[in-house]
Amino acid sequence: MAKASDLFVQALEAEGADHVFGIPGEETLALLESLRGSGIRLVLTRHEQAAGFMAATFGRLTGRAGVCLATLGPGATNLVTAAAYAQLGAMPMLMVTGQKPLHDSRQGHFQIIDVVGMMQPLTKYTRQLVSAGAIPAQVREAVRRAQEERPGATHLELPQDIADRDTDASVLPTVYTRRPVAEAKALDAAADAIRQARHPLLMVGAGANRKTTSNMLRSFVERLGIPFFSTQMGKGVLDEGGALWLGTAALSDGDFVHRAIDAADCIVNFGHDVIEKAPFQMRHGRRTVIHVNYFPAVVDRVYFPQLEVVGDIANSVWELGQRLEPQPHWDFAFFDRVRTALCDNIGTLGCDGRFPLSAPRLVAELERALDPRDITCLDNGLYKLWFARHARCRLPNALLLDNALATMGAGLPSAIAAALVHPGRKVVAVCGDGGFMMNSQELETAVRLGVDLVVLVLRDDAYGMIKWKQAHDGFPAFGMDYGNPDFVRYAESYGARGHRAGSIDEFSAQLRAALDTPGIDLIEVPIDYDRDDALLNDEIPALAAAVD
Ligand SMILES: Cc1ncc(C[n+]2csc(CCOP(=O)(O)OP(=O)(O)O)c2C)c(N)n1
Ligand SMILES: [Mg+2]
Repeated sequence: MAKASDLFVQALEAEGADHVFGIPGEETLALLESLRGSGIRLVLTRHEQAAGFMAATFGRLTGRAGVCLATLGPGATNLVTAAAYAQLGAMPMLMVTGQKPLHDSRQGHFQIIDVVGMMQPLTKYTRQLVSAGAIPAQVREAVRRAQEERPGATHLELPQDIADRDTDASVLPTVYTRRPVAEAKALDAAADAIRQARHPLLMVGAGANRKTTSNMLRSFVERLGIPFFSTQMGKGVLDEGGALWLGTAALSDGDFVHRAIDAADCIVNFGHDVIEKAPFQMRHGRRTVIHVNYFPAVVDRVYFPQLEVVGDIANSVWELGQRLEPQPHWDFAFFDRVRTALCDNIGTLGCDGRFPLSAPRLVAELERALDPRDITCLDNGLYKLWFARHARCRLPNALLLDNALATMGAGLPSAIAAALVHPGRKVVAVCGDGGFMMNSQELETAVRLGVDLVVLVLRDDAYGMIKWKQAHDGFPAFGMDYGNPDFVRYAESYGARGHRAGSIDEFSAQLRAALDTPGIDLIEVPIDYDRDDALLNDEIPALAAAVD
């Protein structure tokens, strides 16, 4: 006989869980006690939302469901944004929440809400455990569903009296199931379309940023020499430092990459997921668009591919590679001119000498200071667009950004999770002053865990991204500006080191020193978005339009 909460933890361990992120409550005390005696590390956070962001990022980086824990009611509601983050972002995550006893509760409705019902639209699977004997199968199912393509969030509710029961059930063995592969006729049709095109172009999306797709795609691209671009969440699957990179679709239109897209007569989308902001707007009859993904295309007014190759992406890439040879009629001359112009533009903007710093210069400074293996985790703000457009990612998941829920507040928690998963790699969190303050309390978690982290807080004393949109849309300035704490002293009050950059050179020196020093360093970086509207809406589209 085993205690149900012990069995629950054993079931998690059998699934390979080694961390649980969360905050306890009365109703989860038995589970907490079972965790104490296990090999799983409990990472206590200061807000459940941050625990959820950490678990989701853990899943994103490892492919194994990250586990987070909260109590009933307010603990569970605090997980909601993280559930949406994991679900939209296709990050495997299992949320575990407590509940009052199912039987003989004497507290009326105190703290009780329908958590399973609340999680319904935000998860792939949500269940209340009503018997101890169901625990092994339910944990297996929740983890399997979280990890299976398309990955996402799952939820189990463990009521207090069920957790306290004894059971003779035992953990189910884990089984490995192969993913289905694409059908030969679909592969033949796709290969024919690519072969016959004059200007084929590849797009790498979020779905290709998982599993073993990166290696397969690399050899496919190297052998065939077809240029590629990526979506924001597809960055790094293919080496963006190479000669075939045509940029990232950070905007939906008007950028250099869109000139290449317009000139292409066949676009192969590896792993495109419509949860990302549209990388380009499909129009009727312009070109063949091929959807290669684990699941069929979710048709949208801006995305309606004519051919679909549905099955394991890595296998589809390999199969397409088997069917194709470089073709003499393939003509990439215009794409080459687009690349040259784009690289010039990125280079020029990266040298901007203004201080407060421009975002393109910030990206350039970080790129100079970091090793390609290092990890940059972004919160959400205007700078994200520039990182997406300018950063040359050399490896998958070296730039963690969220172009799915695009929530503020995930930058610092995701960086803490990245530092736990990859202790040997340097991790930098880049946050706006707005997004940072949404989960800045997790500085304490980071200090307590002893992780090595650099946190850049980009200070414009405003919700800069929305301020830009407001001005662009012709609204009068209103409701965007705020004050900030003294970030240097704020960091110090947590036991971290705080720095304030007063010039580009000073920032550059502070960044390098922080990267070389163990522990937490926060650098306040004044940022200037004043030119961004002109750059993004006039200058870049004009330069892009001029490429011929
Ligand atoms: C949780 C959440 N609330 C609101 C938004 C809408 N929003 C997107 S960016 C942004 C401003 C971000 O401000 P900040 O973090 O300071 O970054 P900045 O653009 O100023 O660099 C807001 C309010 C959001 N994406 N997520
Ligand atoms: Mg700001």
